[in-house]
Amino acid sequence: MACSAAARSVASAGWLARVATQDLREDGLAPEGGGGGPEPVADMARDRPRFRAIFISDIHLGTPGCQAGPLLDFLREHQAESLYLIGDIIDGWQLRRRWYWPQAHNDVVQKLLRQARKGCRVVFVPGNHDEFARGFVGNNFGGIEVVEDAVHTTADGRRLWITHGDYFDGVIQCAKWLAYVGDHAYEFTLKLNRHINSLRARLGLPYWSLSAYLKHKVKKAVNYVSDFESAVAAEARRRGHQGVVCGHIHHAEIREIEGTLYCNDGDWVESRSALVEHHDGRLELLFWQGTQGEAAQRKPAVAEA
Ligand SMILES: [Mn+2]
Repeated sequence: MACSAAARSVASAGWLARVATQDLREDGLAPEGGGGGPEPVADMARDRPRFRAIFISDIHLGTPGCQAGPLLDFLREHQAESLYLIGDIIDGWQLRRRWYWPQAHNDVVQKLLRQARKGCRVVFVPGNHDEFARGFVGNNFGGIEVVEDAVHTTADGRRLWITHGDYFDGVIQCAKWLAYVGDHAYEFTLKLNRHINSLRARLGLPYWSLSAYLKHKVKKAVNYVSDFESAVAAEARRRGHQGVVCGHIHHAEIREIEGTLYCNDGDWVESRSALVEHHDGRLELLFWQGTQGEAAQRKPAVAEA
């Protein structure tokens, strides 16, 4: 897939949705006026990586939920000078329970090693699901540096602290399962609600709404996300950095929290997202839509929450 004509047609199709752009420079410096225009074709050539840095995390290789195929496509189309793997790359927890390792997962590992071999600086910051790798901090695997955490300096001089984020977990555990409860569970909830309340009525207890209770819990889960974000940003600030890049909560985001830049690169289980740094230091979240039917799959720009 080194054909530049193919690369150009893909680039001009604009198959990546620009969902969030963090732009601290004067607008006048922008090479093109937003709207997600194609990168100059020269940038797509082999001599210069398209991005200064790519940040990805929460791939969860070794689980059926891992979107290894789309990730391979993404890695094939996106080169950078530095690639940060910010934790939960291999899901050791799940693999210990049940071995699941299809060829595509192998291919992802090979691809990452090949990038390192070709001169891309690949930095791996382990997360909680690949905490086994924390025992190998300071080592180098085929050119991939394993570190506890890292600091990345952007082209415009901002220092970003790179950490997976699980150290800021605190209270998530009890509310976590709620994040995986889909809408289809609502029906079940109503059914359960009926049973609970017929029992309560027999015991002479007043009506109690299970769904209201769950909604309250979900709200607490939402609070958890913002608490997590504030905690990570505060720690980055305490360490004297201008920002932080993390993963862990599978919720891609770029925003400023009390003067500190908070970036979360999302995941490759649900959102297929990556954070990229352009050559001018601009940071952007990319949501991979796949290579086929790009126009139809193009995601509209979503305003920040
Ligand atoms: Mn994690």
